Amino acid sequence: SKDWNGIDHVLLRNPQGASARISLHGGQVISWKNDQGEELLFTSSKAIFKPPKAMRGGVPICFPQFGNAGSLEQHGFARNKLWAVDDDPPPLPPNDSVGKSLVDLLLKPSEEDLKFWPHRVSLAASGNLILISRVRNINGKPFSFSFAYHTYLSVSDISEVRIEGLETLDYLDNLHQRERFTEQGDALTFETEVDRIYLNSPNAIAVLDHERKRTYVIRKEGLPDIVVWNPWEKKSKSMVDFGDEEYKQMVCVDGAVIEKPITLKPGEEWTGRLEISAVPSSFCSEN
Ligand code: TA6
Repeated sequence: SKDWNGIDHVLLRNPQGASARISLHGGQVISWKNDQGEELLFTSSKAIFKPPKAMRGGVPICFPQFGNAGSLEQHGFARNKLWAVDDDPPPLPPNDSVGKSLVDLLLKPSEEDLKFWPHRVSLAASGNLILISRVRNINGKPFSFSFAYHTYLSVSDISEVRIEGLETLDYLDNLHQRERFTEQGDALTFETEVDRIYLNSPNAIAVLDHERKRTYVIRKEGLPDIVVWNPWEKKSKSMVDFGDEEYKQMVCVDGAVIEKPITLKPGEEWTGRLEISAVPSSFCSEN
C-alpha cells in the first residue's frame, strides 16, 4: 500500500501483533515492531523518502558492493532500485521458525544483467525479524560481490550500549583506511565515532541496551563479518538526513561479507541469512 510517506510498501503482521514494514524502494525494512508496538529499528527524523536515495534507517541492503570500495555507487545499487513482491518466488531455504506472515521480494532484474536475487523478509511467530537473500549466478562468467544488511538498531542511549561477541576479533577500521587492528576490549562500548568491519565473527552477537533492559541477538549464516557504525556528533552534523543528536539513539550492527567477497562460478549460488530477536534482559547473554 501507499499510505506511508507516499511510498509503496508491504506491512507484515504476526498473530501476536508484531509487525514489519518493507519499502519496495530498495527492498528496505523500514520498521520492525515487537508485540507491544515498540519500534526496534532506528529511522532518522530527517530521513528523505525520495528515490533513488535510501531512507536513513531500517535495514538498507548493501549489494553488490559495500562502502565505496569499488566502481559502483556507495553500498551498491540494490538499495536504490525498485523491487517487486513476488507471489511465486523461486525456492529459498525452508524457514522453520516463521509464522504465516511471509513476503518474498524479488529484485527486479535490471537491464544490464539478467541475474535475479530473491530476497525474503519474514516475521516469525516469536516476533523475530528474518532476512534471507539468495544470489545465483545465471551468467556465463564468474560474479563477485560484497553484501551487508545495514541494520540501524534503535537504542535509548549509545553510551549505555555494549556489544558482546566481538572480543579478540580482528577488524578493519574505516576511520583509518581500513587498517587492520585487533579488538582488546571485553565488550565494545561507545565514546566516539566507530566505523569498523569485524572479521570472522561468531554467528551470534548480542547488543545490550542497558537502559531499556533489552538485548538484540543477531544470528547470521553466510555473513562472516560484522560492521559496527556510530557516526557520533561531528559526522552526524555532516549528514543532511540525520539529526545532530540522533547518534545517541542508534547503532548499526550489520551482518556482512566484505573482507573476502563472494565469487560465484556460473550456476553457483550463495545464501545469506540474518535473524534478529529483541529480548528483555537484565543480564547479557549471546547464546
Ligand atoms: O557503516 C559503514 C558505512 O560505510 C559508514 O562509513 C557510513 O558511510 C555508513 O555506512 C552510511 O552510509 P550511507 O551511504 O548510507 O550514508
